[in-house]
Amino acid sequence: MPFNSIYQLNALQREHIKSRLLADDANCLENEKKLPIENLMMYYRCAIMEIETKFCVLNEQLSLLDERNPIENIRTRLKSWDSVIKKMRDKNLPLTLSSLEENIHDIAGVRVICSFQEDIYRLADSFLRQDDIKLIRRKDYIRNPKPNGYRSLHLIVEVPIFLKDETRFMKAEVQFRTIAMDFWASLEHKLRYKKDIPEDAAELLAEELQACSEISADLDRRMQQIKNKMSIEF
Ligand code: 0O2
Repeated sequence: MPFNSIYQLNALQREHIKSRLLADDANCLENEKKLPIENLMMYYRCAIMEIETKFCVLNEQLSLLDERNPIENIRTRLKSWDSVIKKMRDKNLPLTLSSLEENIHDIAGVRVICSFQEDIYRLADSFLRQDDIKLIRRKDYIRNPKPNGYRSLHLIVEVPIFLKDETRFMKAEVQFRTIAMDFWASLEHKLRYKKDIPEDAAELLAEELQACSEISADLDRRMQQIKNKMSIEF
């Protein structure tokens, strides 16, 4: 999952903001809940590992039951510093670690790519049924696509990570897409972050992408129908 920042901070600005976040931490040393950035990022990496393992386990079991893998691949990413800071500034959030942990939910990101739409809902349901997963927010851009044509199922969840002396609950974003949805989103992402396309050309490309999103949704539907027919009739 590449992470392109449209808002590049120079090294000096980055260091300044980082030191402010660390300063917040230093000010609150007596508050043991506050953590240095490196620790916090390590916790998010652990959350990613926990979630990835859960999907690997589900994939193992479902592939035995169905004789096919419901998951094509899993991609993970930790949000870059530039993107975290840009998001906090866009949302007018105080640049503190506690505000970061509370308000930025997609620092840990897991993207699950499936062959069929049906697999997405099946996996999401199994995942959410697990005792240690708490759903914070669900955005279904498959049933309600974005106006630009973006489709994907997003879950913001809280997952426990088991550390040496404590258990911590970390937020993470899980995105589910079919191969077709992912193909579309990758190209649209490139267009969104490409700076040197003239406005009128970008508009035309966005329209073309919107049309492709309909075709892609239709492809997903038809592939699902073929698969269903195959499993019922043969
Ligand atoms: P990146 O580089 O993928 O991380 P919120 O987190 O709720 O404050 P938002 O935008 O309401 O912000 O959340 P939403 O709608 O759940 O989208 C978050 C992520 O979904 C984005 O993260 C993208 O990964 C993906 N996404 C959402 N809309 C689009 C879209 O129109 N096109 C594409 N290609 N991806 C989309 P980031 O941080 O924008 O980017």
